[in-house]
Amino acid sequence: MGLTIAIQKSGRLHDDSIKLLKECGIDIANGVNKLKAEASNFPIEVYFLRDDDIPQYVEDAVADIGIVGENVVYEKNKKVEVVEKLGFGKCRLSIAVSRNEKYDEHSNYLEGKRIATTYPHIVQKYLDEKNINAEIHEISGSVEIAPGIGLAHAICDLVSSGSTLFMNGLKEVETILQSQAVLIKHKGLGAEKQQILDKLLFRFQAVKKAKNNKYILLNAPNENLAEIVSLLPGMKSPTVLPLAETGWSSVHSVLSENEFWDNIERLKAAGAQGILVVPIEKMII
Ligand code: PRT
Ligand code: ZN
Repeated sequence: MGLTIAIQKSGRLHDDSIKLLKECGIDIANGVNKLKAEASNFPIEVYFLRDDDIPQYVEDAVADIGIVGENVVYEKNKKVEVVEKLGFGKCRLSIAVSRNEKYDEHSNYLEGKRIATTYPHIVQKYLDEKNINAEIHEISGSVEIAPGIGLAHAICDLVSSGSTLFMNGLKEVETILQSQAVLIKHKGLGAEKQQILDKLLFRFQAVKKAKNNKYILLNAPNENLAEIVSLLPGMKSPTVLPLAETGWSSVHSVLSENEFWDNIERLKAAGAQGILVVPIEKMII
C-alpha cells in the first residue's frame, strides 16, 4: 500500500509543494480541480485540501503525511510529528499596533488590551509565557483592519514583506514565531509506509542540498594551485585536470551558497580565472 500526502489545494503553499514533488522525480497529474491524484512513478497519492484541515487529517491517518506551515501546525496543536523543514513559505507571526502608538517592549503595552488574530492558541501561549493578561479576539480574516475600525488595540498576524501592515498604518512590534512549510507525519506510521517516507525524505534532502550548493569550475595557475584547492573543500576534494596550456589547471568543485561570495573573492585574489558557477540539480553525498 502506498503513502498518502496532503498538500494545500490552492494558496501560497500549493505551487511550491507540487514543485518539490516534481523535483523529487514524482509525476502527478495537475490536480487543481481534483480532490486527489496518484503519482505514476512513485507509490504516493496526493490529497488536495485546505491547509487548516491538514494537521487533523494527518493525526487521524486519513493522510499519512502532509505539507503545511509551522504556524498552522502549532495553532492546531494536533498529535503529529514534524519531520522536515522544507525551506519555502517563509513568514513570521507578529504582533502589530497602530504606527502612532508608543510601544516599548518593557512597558507592558499589551496588558489589558484586546488583540485580534486568527491564531488564538499561539497568541494565548505567548501571553501566558510573558505573564500578560490580554483579551484575544478571534477573527477569521482581514485581521489588519481591526485596529482601524476600533475592534482591537493590536493584532497578531503573518507577515512576510510587511507591506500589508504598512498599508494599514500598522507597525510590527514583536515576532512570536518564525514559520516555514514543514513535512508532518502521522505518529505511528506502519513500517511499510515509513520505508516509502524514508525514500521520499532521501530525495527531499538531495534536492535541498543541491539548492544550497553550486558547482564551480575555474582555471588556476599551477604555482597557486595549492592555495586555490585549499579554498575549495568540495564533497571530498576538488577535481584537478591539466589544461592544454602548460602551467594551468582546471579545478572543479562544489561550494555552499553561504560561503560563495567570500570564496569567489579569495579565488580571484589567488589568480583563478574563467570562473563558472553552475546550479546543481540533485546532490547525494
Ligand atoms: O484556503 P486555505 O485555507 O488552504 O489557505 P489560506 O488562505 O488559509 O492560506 P494561504 O494560502 O494564504 O497561506 C498558506 C500558508 O502560507 C500560511 O499558513 C503560511 O504558512 C504561509 N505564508 C507565507 C503566508 C504568508 N507568507 C503571508 N504573507 N500566509 C499568509 N500571508 C498573508 C498574511 O496573513 C497577511 O495577510 O499575507 C499578508 C502579509 O504579507 P506581506 O507580504 O504584506 O507582509
Ligand atoms: Zn487556511
